[in-house]
Amino acid sequence: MSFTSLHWGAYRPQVVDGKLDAMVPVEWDSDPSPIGASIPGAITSPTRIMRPAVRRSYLAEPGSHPERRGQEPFVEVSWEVALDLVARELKRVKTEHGNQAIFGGSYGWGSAGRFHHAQSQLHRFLNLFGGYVFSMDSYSLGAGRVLMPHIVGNMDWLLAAHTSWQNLAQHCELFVAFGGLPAKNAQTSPGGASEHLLSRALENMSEAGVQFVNVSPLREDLVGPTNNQWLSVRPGSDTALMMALAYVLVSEGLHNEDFIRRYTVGYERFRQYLLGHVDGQPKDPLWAQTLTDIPAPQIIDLARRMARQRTMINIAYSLQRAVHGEQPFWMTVTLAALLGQIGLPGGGFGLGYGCMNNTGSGRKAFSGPRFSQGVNPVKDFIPVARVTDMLLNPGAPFDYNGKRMHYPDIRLVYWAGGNIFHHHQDLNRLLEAWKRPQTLIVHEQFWTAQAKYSDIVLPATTALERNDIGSSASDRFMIAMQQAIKPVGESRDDYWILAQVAERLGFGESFTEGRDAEAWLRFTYDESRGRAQEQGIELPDYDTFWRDGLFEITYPDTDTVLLKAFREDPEANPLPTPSGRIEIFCERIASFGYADCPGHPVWLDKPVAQYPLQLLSNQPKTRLHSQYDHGAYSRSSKIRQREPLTLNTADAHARGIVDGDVVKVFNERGAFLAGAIVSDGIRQGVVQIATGAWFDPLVNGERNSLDKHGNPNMITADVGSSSLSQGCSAQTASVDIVKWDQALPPVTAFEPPSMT
Ligand SMILES: Nc1nc2c(c(=O)[nH]1)N[C@H]1C(S)=C(S)[C@@H](COP(=O)(O)OP(=O)(O)OC[C@H]3O[C@@H](n4cnc5c(=O)[nH]c(N)nc54)[C@H](O)[C@@H]3O)O[C@H]1N2
Ligand SMILES: Nc1nc2c(c(=O)[nH]1)N[C@H]1C(S)=C(S)[C@@H](COP(=O)(O)OP(=O)(O)OC[C@H]3O[C@@H](n4cnc5c(=O)[nH]c(N)nc54)[C@H](O)[C@@H]3O)O[C@H]1N2
Ligand SMILES: [Mo]
Repeated sequence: MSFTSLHWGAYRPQVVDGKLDAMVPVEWDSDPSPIGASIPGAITSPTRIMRPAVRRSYLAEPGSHPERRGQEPFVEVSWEVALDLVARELKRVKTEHGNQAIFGGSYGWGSAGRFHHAQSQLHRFLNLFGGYVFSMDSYSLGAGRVLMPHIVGNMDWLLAAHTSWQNLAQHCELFVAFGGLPAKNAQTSPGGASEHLLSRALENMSEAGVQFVNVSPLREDLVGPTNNQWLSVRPGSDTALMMALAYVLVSEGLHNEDFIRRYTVGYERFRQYLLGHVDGQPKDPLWAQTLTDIPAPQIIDLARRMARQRTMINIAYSLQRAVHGEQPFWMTVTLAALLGQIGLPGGGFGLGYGCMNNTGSGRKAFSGPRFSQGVNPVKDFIPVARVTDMLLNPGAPFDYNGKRMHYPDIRLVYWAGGNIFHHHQDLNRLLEAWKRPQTLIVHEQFWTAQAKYSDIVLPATTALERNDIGSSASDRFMIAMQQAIKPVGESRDDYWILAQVAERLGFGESFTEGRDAEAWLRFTYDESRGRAQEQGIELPDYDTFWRDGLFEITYPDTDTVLLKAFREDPEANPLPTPSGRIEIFCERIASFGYADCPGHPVWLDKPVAQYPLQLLSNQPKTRLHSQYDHGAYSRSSKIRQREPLTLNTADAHARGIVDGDVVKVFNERGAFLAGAIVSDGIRQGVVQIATGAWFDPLVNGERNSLDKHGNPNMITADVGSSSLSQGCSAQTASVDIVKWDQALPPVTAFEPPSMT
């Protein structure tokens, strides 16, 4: 029986009479993800896109009536017609406006599998076509990815080198987790998570006596360890809390002067600020208490414990997915530098333990075969989360990482492997922007909002309908993803689709290099063997790998300690920062002159909240983003068809809301419905809803229409985290809630659009 790899685990697909019957988790995974159970029912459901389809007016006249997107019926067409149309439009836009009028940012996770990675496929295609406007960074780590290279080193390098769980179990005494270590998130890793590590890691650490502190508005962000304190912090205030911890260390002389002198630059500037010599405000525990709601004595106590013990300070990505998102990351590094345990076993800092399965595996970052994307001749790009700004304001200037840039003028948008109506903020604003391009093309598997709001929709296969290679950086196994079922409907692989269009545009041969998908698998695998060897990994030959169905990678060393070499000899192993050291004050960032991200960590006031409740829209437990929201597991979690929203007992009581009620969540940007869960596991004044409920407006295409299903991006703010990074700041949002006592509109998100 063969295997497959999904972003949330490895499974054996069970097929009965050509139909996918079950997804059985692999036997070696002691903590498999239940998300796999969603696939069998969903993959052939009515939500599946069966044939190429074109929006009615668009088919009659390409480019016409963009305002009807999402509202008018589609017409199913043959592949020939659809592919000809795509090729003709690409050619027209290129001729009339140039390649810099094509946006192929196409952000999104797509499916696991190294070859059929939708975004890579599209990027290669567009590069060979003469280029496209691309998107930088990610929604995940917008602020972090831009900040970290200035102050320590780039995120990919750091993530791959995190101190291992094994090392933490042996040496860590106190694990302070800002944003917790949510078990729900460690289900996934981009590319695959063939063995889930977090629950066992927490067990081992707990048995070894490690004490945990869960600094989070949600209790369930860290469950399991015996010694586990919950500090229910006000969201967005962690920087102040960390500053007060730093203040205690400095004022009580508990900080490590030697470490600061040898391994960092700019401490003195920061110290002046911390002690209040710059703005008259010492960042002391009483100051922080008013901002964080954590009592000053608890802050003092925690700081002393941190100084006394071998301490790991971890921060979840979500804290930087906010206005001024650089600050909590910068402060995490600064606080760890003051403790002086960076580079020592069990101590220092972590950026996202618990966010992804593989962080902390201790294994080298070997990520397997690569499908070459080539080189993009177009140099225009946007920070990924500025997509609406770009479409609304062509030519307008914006700041990014020390550069003054201008938004390109986009006429054609091509997407494969993402769902912008899931991932982007302020969907009402996006709906306006979405009317601007002349042509929107998408490859999709399911009738997501991204598909429904496109002009040309091409049905893509799922990972179970094609052969591929499953491999994720640091994963234990490489997996031969052998096709389990026939392509559903008329769906085709992204590769096949793009090869057909490339053929029509005259660069078929350079896109395929004469290879079909099978030949590419073998070619990219063989190519990866050399890279594996450099990492001390011996891969078997392709035929052996494919016959065995998987390969267990023997990694050379699993007892990793982050920045160990730097600590041992900072002169021989400098950091890739301008100073070669950790930059507590960063001349380069300071030279950019950004008020919203100056030269050292600062506490910056948040935008004034207009509504009484803070909204957290975090990652879903029952799916990956919006993927398989229409599957059985995700649907089983809904309340009267709506996405569950957790609110504090006191907040619910004050509004006459009880468990199981449908509520309307609203602010100045819009509103959505959700199903209430009343709980003491969330701090007062905060409400939490997972992202990923499929966009389901009461009236299609209309601004301020109510989302019936629970998509929080109806009301999140579409503003950059700062001038430095312009990242997604979804976590900075205030709302109010009322009980919904009108008739309940049915959820129609999973219904295909009407066809004529
Ligand atoms: N409010 C709020 N918003 C957020 C976040 C948040 O915390 N709060 N988090 C953000 C983060 S971190 C992220 S990473 C983004 C995620 O945003 P996305 O990555 O865009 O979300 P997905 O639901 O994974 O979208 C992937 C889409 O690709 C399709 N797909 C899968 N496989 C294939 C394939 O082989 N070919 C093709 N053509 N299509 C395929 C799926 O059907 C699905 O619709 O969301 C961001 N948005
Ligand atoms: N099952 C599942 N796992 C996933 C994903 C998924 O969609 N489904 N998505 C994956 C992706 S793409 C990414 S980028 C990672 C994202 O990893 P994260 O961004 O870290 O994930 P979140 O769930 O948004 O946030 C983690 C927790 O941080 C807490 N939190 C939010 N704001 C604050 C704050 O201001 N202060 C403090 N102290 N805590 C706060 C929330 O309670 C939340 O539960 O997750 C990955 N894991
Ligand atoms: Mo992400």
